[in-house]
This record gives sequence, C-alpha cells and structure tokens, in this order.
Amino acid sequence: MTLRRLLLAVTAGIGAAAAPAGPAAPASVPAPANFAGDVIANLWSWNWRSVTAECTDHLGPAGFGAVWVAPPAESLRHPSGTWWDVYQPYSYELTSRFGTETEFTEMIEACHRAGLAVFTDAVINHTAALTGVGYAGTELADKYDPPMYDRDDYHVDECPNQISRWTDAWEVQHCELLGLPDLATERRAVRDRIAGYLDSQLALGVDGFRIDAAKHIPAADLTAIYARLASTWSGAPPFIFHEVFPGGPAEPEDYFAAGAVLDFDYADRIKTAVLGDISILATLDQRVLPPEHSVTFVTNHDTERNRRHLSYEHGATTVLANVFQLAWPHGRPTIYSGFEWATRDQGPPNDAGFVTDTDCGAGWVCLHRDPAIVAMTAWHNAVGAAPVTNWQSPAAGVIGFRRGTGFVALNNGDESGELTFATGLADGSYCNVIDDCATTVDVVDGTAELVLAATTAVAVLAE
Ligand code: LAG
Ligand code: CA
Repeated sequence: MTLRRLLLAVTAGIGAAAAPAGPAAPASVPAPANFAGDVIANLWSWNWRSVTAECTDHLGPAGFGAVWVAPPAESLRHPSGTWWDVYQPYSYELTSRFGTETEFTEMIEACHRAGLAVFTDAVINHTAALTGVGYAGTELADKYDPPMYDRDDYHVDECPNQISRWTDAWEVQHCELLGLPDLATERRAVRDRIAGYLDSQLALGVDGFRIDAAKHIPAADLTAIYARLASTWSGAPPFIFHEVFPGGPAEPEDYFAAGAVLDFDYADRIKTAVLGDISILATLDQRVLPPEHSVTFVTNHDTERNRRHLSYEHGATTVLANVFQLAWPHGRPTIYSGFEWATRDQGPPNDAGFVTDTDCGAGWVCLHRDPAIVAMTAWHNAVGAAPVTNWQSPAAGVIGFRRGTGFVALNNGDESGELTFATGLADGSYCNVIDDCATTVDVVDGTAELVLAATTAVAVLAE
C-alpha cells in the first residue's frame, strides 16, 4: 500500500465520522481537508462523463487532490461551437454543453470516491451578452432579462458601456466586461441569487469554486456572497480561488481576505525562465504572490490562446515547466489539460455544440497523464512541506535541488549532458521515478552523476 492509499484508508474513517448527513456524499469519502494531495487537475471543457472516467482511472490513482472543471450552468449555445459560449450564462440550471445535472452529480460522486475534491468555474460577474437559445433550451431575447434576473439587477443604468479605462477601479467593476451585462453585486437580491446558484452545487457535493472575472467584482461583494453560502458536504467551507490578473485595479492582494488567487506573475516567470535561463527560478518566490494565498499555474485556457503563457505547442518544455511547478514548494499547483486548437475561437470536439467524450489521442491534451507529471505528483505529495536545499546549477540550462527525501534535476538545455549533483541524500541506489524506474540513480558520498537528456528531468525519492 502506498502512503497515499494508507492515508486515504485512515482518513476515510475520520471523514465519515465527522461528516454531517449531507446529500449525495457516500459515507466512505474523506473530507476534502483529509484528501492526500493538493494538486489540482484543470480539465477545462471536458464533458462530465469524461471527467468521471478520468477521476476513477487516472487522477485518483495518480494522487491528484482535486479536479477543476468548466462552468456547469446553462449557457448560450453559440452556433459556431466556440469554447467561449460557456462564459455567457443563460440560466442557473445545471444542464450545459458538458452534460446533464445527473451526469454532473455522478461526476462529483465518482471523483469523491476516487479521493478528489471537485471545484467548478463560477461565472457570477455577468450573464450572457448574446441573445439566442441555450443548451437546456432557454431562450434569451433581451440580455437584461434572463430567467434569473431583472433589468434592475444590472449596472446598465449606471454604466451601459464596455470597460475601456482599465485604470479606473469603478469602471472595471461596474461597466460591462466585453459587453457582458454586469450584475449589481452590491444588491441583496443579486447576492442571494448568486449564493443560491453556488449553494445548488454545494448541495450536490461541489467542494469549491474558481471565481471567473473576480477582478470585476468588488472583494467586499464576494465576501458578502460567501457569508451566505452553506458548508460543503464535509462541513468545511468551500475552497475558493479568484481569477485576478495584476496590473491595474483591482489587484490580486485585494482578494486575499476573500480567498486564494490564481497567480499570473508565477506563470509569467515560469515562461520567462524556461524560454530563457531556468536558473532564475532560484528566486521565483520574489515578485510572485505569497504562497499562502497562491494557486499557481503554468498556463490556462485564456493565456495559452493570447500567448501570454506556454501552451501544449511548447511540447516537452511545457512538461518540464510543470515538473518544476510540482517540485517547487509554493502555493497550490494546477495542471492544465485542454484541447488542441488552430484558431483562437475554435471549440472543443463537439456534436451540435455538446462536447464529445475526451480522446487523449485525438484533439485533446492530457498533460496530467504524462508519465513525468504522474511521477512528480506522487513526488510532490511525498515530500510534503520539506524546504528546498542543495540548490545548484551545474551547467547552463540545468538545475537541481533537494526537498527532504526527494531530489530532482531538470535539463532545460537542447543537449543531453552528464552532470554531477550534490544531492544531500544518503548513499544508495535509487529509482528514477520519472521513467518509472527504467534507470537508477547511484548516490555516493552524497553525490550523483546524472545523465540528463535534453528537456527532461530525473527525480528520486529516498523513503
Ligand atoms: C474570464 N475570466 O475572467 C474567462 O477566463 C474568459 O475566458 C472569459 O472570456 C471572460 N472572463 C468572461 O467570462 C471569454 C472569451 C471572450 C468571450 C467571453 C464571453 O475570452 O472572447 O467574449 O468569454 O463569451 C465573446 C467575444 C467578444 C464579445 C463577447 C460578448 O469574443 O468579442 O464582446 O463574447 O458577446
Ligand atoms: Ca462587475
């Protein structure tokens, strides 16, 4: 039995005893606080059926702690099949291009059984700008009159325009982001409605939320909404992380009192490092968000498309960047798995808009299944909170460091090299977890000679 399985087995009992008789929560499922891992898999735009299978077959066995999925509410059904229609809510029914409410519920139950918490993308700053028909059949003829709101629930009479002056905090939070009708989140009725939508998911077992466009909602409004929320099924408060890019109001730190924040600076610095000099990562912790507030990422669906961050097109470099993210102790890591695209607006593989089952060999990107990512997720869980020691860069483009019982070396150069590392580990012969023990690492007098192919890593765990 692995350490993770042991922990799950032990905590399963505790979780069951402490959990209230919440809905839809099998008694054997441990509370999120007891989940063994903290790594989040961002299965963006995957349908619920595919997430269900992935939790059971891959994410659970690999030691992921949570899965983060795309917005579950009914949205605009754009005739072109573009991905971004899901950011235009039509109703708060949990029937979407990703599946039915029944499939959504089954996904949550399966992921819990596999030892994962479930986080969803919460689009609560706005509703749809485009009129039409939604995935559950809702018709929208007036953008200020969807089923769940009335015209006076919007800021339209205060600001009917799109945000244009991004240096003006009031405008950023009260005018329309891309023409999307902006909810008056200072109003009690709107707060109640949003809380009701989030509560409907908590009642089904959802464990937390990524708050879409949080920069455009005053933090005080969010705090007031969260105060209305029920607990999760386990009794814990939901885990909430905010999308707030830096540079102009409101800034990431304005949301620390409300919850965690996705760290754009971190992804910026990772990209700069792996496309340039990886050794600058020695000082990564400077000029990024403080770890206690940070949910880190290497890329996401927006920043891979606008090229701010890395994408699957960077191949082994993106894998190596994610290996680093899992190895370095800072914040809560996320691993992004989306789909391939040729043009920015191209949607996921779909049938009349409804997303079809994921095929990792055909159009989908399954980074979380990459053997290096699977191995490093286990390594990340095993080293726990151990600090970085033995930092070294024995050649240009090459770094290595120790974390307690673990040592990792990354070669970001274009040539393979045989390099000497001071591991700090006890002498012995260790398995290279990255290639599933096909190669071994001999530590003699604390030192290891490692053969590192270009754009690969070697990692060992001395247990
Ligand atoms: C987000 N985070 O704050 C999402 O991560 C991001 O993907 C969302 O934009 C945005 N906020 C709003 O939820 C996406 C697309 C936009 C798209 C928008 C609404 O990146 O391109 O806008 O979703 O669907 C589209 C058109 C715009 C148009 C707008 C309104 O691209 O040209 O103005 O719809 O019709
Ligand atoms: Ca707003």
